[in-house]
Amino acid sequence: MDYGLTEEQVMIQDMCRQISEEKIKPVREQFDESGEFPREIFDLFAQSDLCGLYIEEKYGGMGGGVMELVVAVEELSKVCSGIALSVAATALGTFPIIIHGSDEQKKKFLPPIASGQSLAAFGLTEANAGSDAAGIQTTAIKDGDEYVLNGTKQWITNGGEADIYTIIAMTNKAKGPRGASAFIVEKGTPGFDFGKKENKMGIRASVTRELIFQDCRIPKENLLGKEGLGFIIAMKTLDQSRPGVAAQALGIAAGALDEAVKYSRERRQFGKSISSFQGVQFMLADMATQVEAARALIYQVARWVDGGAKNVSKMSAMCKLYASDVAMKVTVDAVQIFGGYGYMKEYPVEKMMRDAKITQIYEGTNQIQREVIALNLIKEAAAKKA
Ligand code: COS
Repeated sequence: MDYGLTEEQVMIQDMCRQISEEKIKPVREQFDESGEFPREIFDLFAQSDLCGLYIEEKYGGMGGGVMELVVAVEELSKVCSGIALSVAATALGTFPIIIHGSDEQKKKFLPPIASGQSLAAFGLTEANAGSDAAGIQTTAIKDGDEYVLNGTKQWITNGGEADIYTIIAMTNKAKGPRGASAFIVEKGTPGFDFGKKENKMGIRASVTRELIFQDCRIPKENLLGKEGLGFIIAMKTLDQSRPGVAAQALGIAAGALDEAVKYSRERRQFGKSISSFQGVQFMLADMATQVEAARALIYQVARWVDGGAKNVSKMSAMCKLYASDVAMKVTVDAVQIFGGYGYMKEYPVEKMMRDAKITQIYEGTNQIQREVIALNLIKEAAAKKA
């Protein structure tokens, strides 16, 4: 279907398709197996100008927005969502700077991200604060011209590989969500270390680590916005980044659908290709319908966010919720169509099914997305009545 992509967006799509087919497909299994970070492929993203898609031109980017990011992440995720995540997670770590950074902070931190010289990461989650984002325990205490950070962040995508981290920490615990603040912390700062690398079910080409802060001193200039804005910056960041997770899920689902259609035409049973059986046809039809519906929703939301819409929480949560549920369903069905072969590592749908699961969990579980959607729905209804 023609979604009216701009010439530039089609170029991004073509470039990502080419990199995926020529460079990622031959090595995706190897990275899935080893769990290593694909640095050479990330460097290729950098050379292809894919790291600054959503960063303003004056800070070295391409001047696009969420839509350009979505197009790239979808295309890369069709082949390997773990590798695509290096770009999407960098965007997640960069959005707080884009949203609330001062001109000086943007001038300092955005150009190396845009050029791909630096990766970024976002540090909100902790061992006891996932869905309950306001429950974080990491502290940032002001001491003269510095803040002193103490605490541990958990399951941080790009952890250890990234150079620039946006961290949410409590500057005043007594104030609850209003006592959280957002900071930029650079790799190499004394007192900032990395914990163990996680051994994950899927997206194994993406690195996930703990971030450990022990009396880590950072200049006060690294505070984003004002003290007390941390929770709101985190929520606004997630509003911007959830369409990217949705695009990752969409890419996984679209990739699995392509594989299932191809396989169903090749696989012969009872003297015919299995694509001639209605049982298989109905599955393919449902998979294709869900993929297309997810794409239509995500593109529309991404464009709407880029257009400067005010309260995007509900729609952003909706596209993440819908696309990730579609990714899970479509990949499970793709494995089913492949039958016994689908369960084997020689075929790509097994990996896609493992990769899909995380999209229902990270950047807010789908239960949290439903809560965000429902609360906004109720708020809107109350506002209409008033
Ligand atoms: N944009 C701007 N402000 C927002 C906001 C948003 N999207 N969402 C909430 N806020 C504001 C609220 O308006 C409120 O401000 P006031 O104190 O002025 O009233 C404040 O933030 C607290 O909001 P709320 O009371 O709704 O917070 P809750 O603690 O109830 O949390 C949920 C709400 C559950 C939605 C939130 O904690 C959340 O999104 N959790 C999931 C976090 C997540 O995605 N974790 C995964 C790891 S991050 S990769």
